[in-house]
Amino acid sequence: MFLNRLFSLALIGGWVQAKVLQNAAELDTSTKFDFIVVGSGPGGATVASRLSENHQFNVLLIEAGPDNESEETIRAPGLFMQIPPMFQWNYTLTATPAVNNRTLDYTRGYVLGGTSSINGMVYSRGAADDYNSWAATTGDSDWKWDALQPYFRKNERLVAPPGGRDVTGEYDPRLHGTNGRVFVSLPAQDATDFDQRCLNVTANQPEFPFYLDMNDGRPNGLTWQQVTIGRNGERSSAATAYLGPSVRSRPNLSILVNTYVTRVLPTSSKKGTPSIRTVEFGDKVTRNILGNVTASKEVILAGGVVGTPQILLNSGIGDTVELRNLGINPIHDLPDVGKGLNDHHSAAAIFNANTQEPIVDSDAALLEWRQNKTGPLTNAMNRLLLWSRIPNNSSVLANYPDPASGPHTPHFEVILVALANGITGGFLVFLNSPSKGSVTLRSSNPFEDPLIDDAILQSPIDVAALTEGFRISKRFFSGPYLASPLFPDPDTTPAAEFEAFLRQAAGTGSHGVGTAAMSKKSGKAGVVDPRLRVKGVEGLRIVDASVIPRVPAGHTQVPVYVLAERAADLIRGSWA
Ligand SMILES: Cc1cc2nc3c(=O)[nH]c(=O)nc-3n(C[C@H](O)[C@H](O)[C@H](O)COP(=O)(O)OP(=O)(O)OC[C@H]3O[C@@H](n4cnc5c(N)ncnc54)[C@H](O)[C@@H]3O)c2cc1C
Ligand SMILES: *[C@@H]1O[C@H](CO)[C@@H](O)[C@H](O)[C@H]1NC(C)=O
Ligand SMILES: *[C@@H]1O[C@H](CO)[C@@H](O)[C@H](O)[C@H]1NC(C)=O
Ligand SMILES: *[C@@H]1O[C@H](CO)[C@@H](O)[C@H](O)[C@H]1NC(C)=O
Ligand SMILES: *[C@@H]1O[C@H](CO)[C@@H](O)[C@H](O)[C@H]1NC(C)=O
Ligand SMILES: *[C@@H]1O[C@H](CO)[C@@H](O)[C@H](O)[C@H]1NC(C)=O
Ligand SMILES: *[C@@H]1O[C@H](CO)[C@@H](O)[C@H](O)[C@H]1NC(C)=O
Ligand SMILES: *[C@@H]1O[C@H](CO)[C@@H](O)[C@H](O)[C@H]1NC(C)=O
Ligand SMILES: *[C@@H]1O[C@H](CO)[C@@H](O)[C@H](O)[C@H]1NC(C)=O
Ligand SMILES: CC(=O)N[C@H]1CO[C@H](CO)[C@@H](O)[C@@H]1O
Repeated sequence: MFLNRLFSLALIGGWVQAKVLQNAAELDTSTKFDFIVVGSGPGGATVASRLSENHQFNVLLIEAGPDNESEETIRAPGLFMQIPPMFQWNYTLTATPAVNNRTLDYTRGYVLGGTSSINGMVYSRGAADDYNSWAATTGDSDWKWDALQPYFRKNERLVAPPGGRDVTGEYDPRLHGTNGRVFVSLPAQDATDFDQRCLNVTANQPEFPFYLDMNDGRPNGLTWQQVTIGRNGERSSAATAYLGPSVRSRPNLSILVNTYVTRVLPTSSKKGTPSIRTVEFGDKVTRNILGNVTASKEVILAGGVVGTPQILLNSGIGDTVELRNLGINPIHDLPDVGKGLNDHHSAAAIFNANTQEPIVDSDAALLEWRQNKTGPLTNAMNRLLLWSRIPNNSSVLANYPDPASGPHTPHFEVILVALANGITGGFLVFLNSPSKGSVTLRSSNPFEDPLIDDAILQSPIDVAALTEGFRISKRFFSGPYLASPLFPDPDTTPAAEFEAFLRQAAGTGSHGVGTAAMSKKSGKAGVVDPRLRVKGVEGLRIVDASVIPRVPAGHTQVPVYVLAERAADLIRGSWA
């Protein structure tokens, strides 16, 4: 390996760096990079990987967190709740009266692969109409669900589950890619007693049909979960899928970890349009700025829904008045930077139930995973998901416009889990809240964590919809199989009392988007144009969850992978 690398370095003149650089001191800032990508989650890793396929492009990828390929809690799917804080940003949300001023964590990955290295691994595309709404918002029909299908396939590699369980009849093979980068599989474990009871509900309650494949763009009913886990029993993340050994060994790609980007800087100005191609970086622990590096073609921000607007605002790109008030010199007025944070709102709908789950011997499970990469630790938390809509005759739909992106877009996801001690239930998620929060700066110090307002329960429909979601969960679980809610009964509790319960119980769905939203090419709204270029400046693009204008009715890693696959083509197209 090392010899190979020396050989290729010698061949190409010695100045191309091609390895994982452990800190900024290892970076030669005089290197000629065509592209500099900031952040290595599903957005940044995908773009850096695809751009460096072209031998003519020399690419630098900068990640604030460490590279921890060997970390077992990241690799073993069943250990994901135990991933240590050193791989996470330690954000807390701004306390708001809407959630009784509770201080809630806002987890994000701080490691190569970004949040895909620490997330729940659900492979969920969202609704077709979510993507169609991107097309409508931007005026670019190539963002439509149908038009993006090739990119879904470029991203996905559906494989047999670890252990090789027969999954026929649990998904629709016609919908899936088998040649892409991210491994996707169905649950490794057979249906448990709890799962079987849930499946039995579909035979008895027409409101909850069995739905073959949750990734057809219009999921409705009970579905088998699909997860980003390989046949090898390990998590498949942006780091493993897009930055694996063969990619890392490319002479045209340098990966710099443990390096915190503070700002992007104007490089020159053409006819008054600032060219933003310089990236300034520092040490997050000592809070010192260490240097800068310039791209000849583009800088691509992929710091995620928090990191990207934070870097833009620190750089003076944002609302001019707000920046001046913080003592930051504005370089370009873009009022929507950091605005529009749109997320899922969630709450636990749990029940006493007479189900018996197998008791897992955690030592034996760990041994089996280490020896054979099979067994309980190859599973995510759950195996089934329920997707549903607010019933047509509900007062919610009479009192508010339908919050979903279309008539076949679900309003709720219920993550069905069997907890310990006969307690089972659902993690209830309202998928289409119109509430918009924000990422703003506390001060002009680029090392300080920003303020994050996730807008949980800030619109009246959030409370009304979640209340309806609890009714749906109750109907699902009070079939002949499972019973007795452990929350106030929404059908008998006065509305104000139920609302008080929700304000104390609701939390974030951890699926934030929208803080640097894409929008029509002309017009002041939004932050990036349909080709993801930051409006009003040159050389700067954004490729991550922050450009997604509204939160999809599904988990968010797949939408980001797909938009990044298309973005790589858009970027290549600009420099062909
Ligand atoms: C607890 C949790 C569970 C989740 N579960 C699922 C799930 O099961 N399925 C699913 O689809 N989605 C899930 N998600 C969401 C999904 O993982 C994210 O939406 C997705 O990873 C976003 O990709 P991204 O590229 O926009 O940002 P990220 O993945 O967050 O990547 C951004 C990267 O940029 C780096 N960065 C940020 N700022 C800087 C800086 N200043 N300098 C240098 N680097 C920087 C970060 O360290 C990070 O590596 C979950 C999220 C959380 C928090
Ligand atoms: C993770 O990376 C950090 C920084 O490179 C290193 O100090 C630490 O030992 C690594 N941990 C593991 C478990 O690999
Ligand atoms: C979060 O806290 C942990 C534990 O204190 C620390 O190791 C880690 O570096 C922190 N993350 C960030 C991004 O500062
Ligand atoms: C939340 O904080 C606000 C402002 O400090 C205060 O007015 C309000 O009473 C608090 N609400 C609750 C429920 O504690
Ligand atoms: C589910 O239904 C099947 C057939 O209707 C029945 O045999 C089985 O016992 C049921 N399972 C549970 C856990 O109720
Ligand atoms: C970039 O770094 C160099 C030193 O490497 C320094 O001379 C220069 O002033 C920096 N540029 C900016 C804009 O900070
Ligand atoms: C691993 O697999 C082998 C071969 O099937 C088996 O003999 C062994 O018991 C397994 N190890 C564990 C810990 O399950
Ligand atoms: C609810 O209304 C929509 C739109 O009018 C319709 O398509 C759908 O079939 C209705 N659903 C049910 C369960 O009646
Ligand atoms: C909605 O329709 C269902 C099924 O027909 C019925 O049971 C329920 O009472 C109705 N709800 C309202 C609010 O009318
Ligand atoms: C821009 C650049 O550095 N290009 C090099 C990428 O690597 C190939 C070999 O794989 C060289 O031929 C290029 O010069």
